Amino acid sequence: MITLKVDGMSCDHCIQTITNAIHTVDAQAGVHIDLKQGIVNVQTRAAEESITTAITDTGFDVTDAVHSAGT
Ligand SMILES: [Cu+2]
Repeated sequence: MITLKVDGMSCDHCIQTITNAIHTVDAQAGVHIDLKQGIVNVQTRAAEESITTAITDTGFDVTDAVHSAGT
């Protein structure tokens, strides 16, 4: 599981944009986004850099990452 702090998310469209971007890296990824907290949780085997790059390429800023073992 990858947990990222993402700046600039404000609505369902942002959620959709980020979810789609993550799915271009890993179509099987489980994505959960907490809009109020600015948190993106990704259940994936893909590398964190790949996910982060996919998100930043859409124009959002990834400000922090929380690592957890066992993905
Ligand atoms: Cu939006």
